[in-house]
Amino acid sequence: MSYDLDGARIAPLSGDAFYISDFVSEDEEAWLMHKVQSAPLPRWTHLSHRRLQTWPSALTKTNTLLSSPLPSWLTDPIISPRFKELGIFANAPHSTPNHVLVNEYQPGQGIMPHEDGAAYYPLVATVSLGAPIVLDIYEKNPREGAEETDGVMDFHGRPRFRILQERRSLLIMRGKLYTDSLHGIAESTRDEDLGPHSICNWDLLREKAPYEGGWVMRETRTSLTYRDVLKVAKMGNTLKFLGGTK
Ligand SMILES: O=C(O)CCC(=O)C(=O)O
Repeated sequence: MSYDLDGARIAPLSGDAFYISDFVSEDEEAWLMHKVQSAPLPRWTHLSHRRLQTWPSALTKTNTLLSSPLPSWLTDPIISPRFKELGIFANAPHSTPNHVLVNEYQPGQGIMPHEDGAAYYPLVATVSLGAPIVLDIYEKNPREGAEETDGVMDFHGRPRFRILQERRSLLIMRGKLYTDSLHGIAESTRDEDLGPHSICNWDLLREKAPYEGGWVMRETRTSLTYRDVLKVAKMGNTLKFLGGTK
């Protein structure tokens, strides 16, 4: 496969978002889902509205990553060679993602509008597996009707943009879109109001037919979100971070 980042630009998002519908093959998708499902149970963190795995590990309280390689099933072929060929992390401090969150959403589950924050270089690359889902993009500044709790916005307003992520796709969000907006997934059993009028990557979809009726039922959808954590502690310094030595 060869990919063309310029042709993948989501035009309404001003050069800060790219969508590649056929990023992993069906066989690769099945294998990645098998790897996610066969991770040991303690790998999963259960939240009230989704469950997630954190690779290689959760950040410390000071948003530091304890240096450790990602497992090969998350790097090959996604990071190497594909991200490298696309050059998407070329300007990031470590020139490559060093952290992956795996999120799993059952029908009815989602994630409240939030920002990923300053722990990461402002770029996130998301591989979607299993089923399509709509990602909503909101303005960061709270408008009337929005309430803030712990940095997460509870919105009653409408998203400014909606991105339909098909299974096997890659979505890249960076720059101002990363720093100046919030993203979330509605807790819904159907994604509705689909069409060129509301989905900003409509022209880039692999298939439009399943959505032309205007809605799609949710099924279990898994995402792999790749980021570059800015602060990394080498293993030699790990004890210091854990408070073990001076
Ligand atoms: O699953 C997704 O596509 C979004 C995940 C997300 O917002 C996050 O990990 O911060």
